[in-house]
Amino acid sequence: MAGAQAASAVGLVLMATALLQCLAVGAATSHTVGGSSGWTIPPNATLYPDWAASQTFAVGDTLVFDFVTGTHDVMEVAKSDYESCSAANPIGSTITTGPATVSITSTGEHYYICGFTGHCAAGQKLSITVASSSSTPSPPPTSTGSNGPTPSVTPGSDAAASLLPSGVKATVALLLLISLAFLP
Ligand SMILES: *[C@@H]1O[C@H](CO)[C@@H](O)[C@H](O)[C@H]1NC(C)=O
Ligand SMILES: [Cu+2]
Repeated sequence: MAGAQAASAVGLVLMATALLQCLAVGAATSHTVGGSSGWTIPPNATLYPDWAASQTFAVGDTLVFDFVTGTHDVMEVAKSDYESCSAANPIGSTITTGPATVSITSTGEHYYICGFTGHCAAGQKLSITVASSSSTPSPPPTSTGSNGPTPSVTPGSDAAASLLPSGVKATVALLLLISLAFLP
């Protein structure tokens, strides 16, 4: 029946749309700390706070600390050490080679300072807040589940998206789109 064919076509479109949205949501962003200023002693204490406020950070994104090896370093620290500029208790290992790429692996607040004497106190410090994925505007639900089988991958499902490498997702989405072209 034409109805059944139309229904399956709609189902395929929904699945393809969901997969493409997962691709978009899953795209990691690379944030160059301080923008063109890079990771340095800032001309003023608001450079890094202003820069951080201009960014939206997500798990899976990366921070790029752009500095010349030997002139600065990067260490993640606790909030209290960020505030007091104490380099005594870094979280993990101190990164001494620049430019340095740091992956964001968890939500919440993260604090970074330069451990060179006086640099943090002069403003070379960064605090970021990484929101949970729910902060990403998600499309309204397309189905309540009462009208037939629903795609197993739902829009905005990061858990499902993270199960597959993006290359696989792209291939699946492409195959779905191609199959649409051959529907009567
Ligand atoms: C701080 O320095 C940055 C980089 O030079 C500049 O873009 C920004 O306008 C400055 N902010 C203030 C408040 O002076
Ligand atoms: Cu420094």
